[in-house]
Amino acid sequence: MYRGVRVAVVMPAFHEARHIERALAGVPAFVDRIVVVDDASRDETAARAEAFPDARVEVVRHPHNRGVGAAIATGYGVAFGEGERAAADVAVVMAGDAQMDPADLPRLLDPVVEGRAEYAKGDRLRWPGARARMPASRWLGNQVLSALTRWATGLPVNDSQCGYTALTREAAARLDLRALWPRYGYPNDLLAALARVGARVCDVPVRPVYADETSGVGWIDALVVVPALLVRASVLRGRPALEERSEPVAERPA
Ligand SMILES: Nc1nc2c(ncn2[C@@H]2O[C@H](COP(=O)(O)OP(=O)(O)O)[C@@H](O)[C@H]2O)c(=O)[nH]1
Ligand SMILES: [Mg+2]
Repeated sequence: MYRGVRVAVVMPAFHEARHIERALAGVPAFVDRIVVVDDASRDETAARAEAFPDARVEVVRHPHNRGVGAAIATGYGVAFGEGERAAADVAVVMAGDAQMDPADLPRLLDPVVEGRAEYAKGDRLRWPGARARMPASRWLGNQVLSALTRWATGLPVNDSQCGYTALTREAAARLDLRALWPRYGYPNDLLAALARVGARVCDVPVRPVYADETSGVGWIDALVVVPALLVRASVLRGRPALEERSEPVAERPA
């Protein structure tokens, strides 16, 4: 529990056998559940997560690779679902390649716990010295995609591509998570969906971490997929969200 709130970590992992144990070992003690979503990795990612000596860890496996967005949606479903373990109030996404600094987690949770936001996301671009800490192409690409995301969603967000986020169960319940883009580009699609349901979103500076991990994000994702998702988001913007579009249930005549 963190400040009276039940917290789950959702950890998407694909071919992260080299990093998954370090990522799991970094999860702070106040986190109640850790849901690892392995996406048909052909290496030892799932086996290492399952063998990790921490009773908080649950490993879910997709039989076929569906993408990081679909994996996060699966993780939210488990974390917010009632099962053997109590449902989380807030789910935080931390990648299986240990690129999220656990020291930033309390600051990411504070606005959500205090009711100032329903979705808090990391902002690496505002971290002191970010430009020197991030690969130049990443820094620049991020600035451009963040500007496009602000235009498409109307949200005042920076670093739209940051995957370090905290989402409340109430906000998740207002979204159709299964309809979101299943692969890279997911954070932009989720931001657009949050904007459509009027969820409060805020940025929290987080440390950019780059070590020996390799990214699966390609040029097609950055130059085609994300811009296309954002153009679609701008077209959908202003339309009522799914559940608001359905007719209210008519009152029965007395
Ligand atoms: N479950 C699942 N996780 C994925 C997939 N692709 C990437 N990931 C995970 O998502 C996280 C971020 O992916 P990464 O390629 O490092 O992207 P980047 O850090 O944004 O450049 C890592 O923990 C990956 O293991 C996928 O297809 N399925
Ligand atoms: Mg990464």
